[in-house]
Amino acid sequence: NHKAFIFDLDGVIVDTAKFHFLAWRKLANDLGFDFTEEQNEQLKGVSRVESLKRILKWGNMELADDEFERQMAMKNENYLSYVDKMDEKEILPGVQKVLDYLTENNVPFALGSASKNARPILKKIDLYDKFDAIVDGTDVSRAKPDPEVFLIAADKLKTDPQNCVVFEDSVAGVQAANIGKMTSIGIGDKEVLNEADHVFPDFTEIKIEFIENLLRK
Ligand code: B16
Ligand code: MG
Repeated sequence: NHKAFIFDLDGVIVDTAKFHFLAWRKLANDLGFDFTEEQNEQLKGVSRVESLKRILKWGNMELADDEFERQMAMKNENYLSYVDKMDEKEILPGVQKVLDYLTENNVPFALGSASKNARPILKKIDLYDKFDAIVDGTDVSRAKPDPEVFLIAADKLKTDPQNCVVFEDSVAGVQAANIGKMTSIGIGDKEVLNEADHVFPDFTEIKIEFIENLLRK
């Protein structure tokens, strides 16, 4: 039984939230209402279906099932047009240093994301082969705060949940890690992520000594 690390994707490794925002806003605008950046905050870590449900509620709109599906597909196509332009430069500052440290010290790490686009994004930023396991929106049936995504990751990393450290930018993701009995590290605002065991504004603030201490625990 060994220590292992699990990384969320959007908001932790890359800032794809800005692309989700542009694509959701276009959908809202096309349907005749607006959609703010504050509202977008509430979609972090939330699945595609649930995101559209929330957006429609904000716009006081209802869609028939087939139209709901069609809008969701158009949003994703639009989102992927931004993803298509991504490269390694999109990896958030400080992330590579931590991944390199884990690799050099043979500490296994996985991706644990709600996104169904996680694999193509990892390929774009050239990290696909670096992870020991990838668990994403195509592998799970229950959304965060359900710990399913992280529990599958722990299983694939062949260790107990209690030995896993999770990096998350969303409240739902931090809750999922906590429910799964993992160590939760929030990336973002400490007021918002107050349920996390530790919070850092971003990866540049995480020192290697902090990672070493987690490994010793
Ligand atoms: P997709 P994460 C999440 O990724 C995003 O935070 C959330 O905004 C998005 O709706 C969700 O993935 C689904 O993404 O439409 O690409 O399947 O933060 O869990 O890596
Ligand atoms: Mg996230």
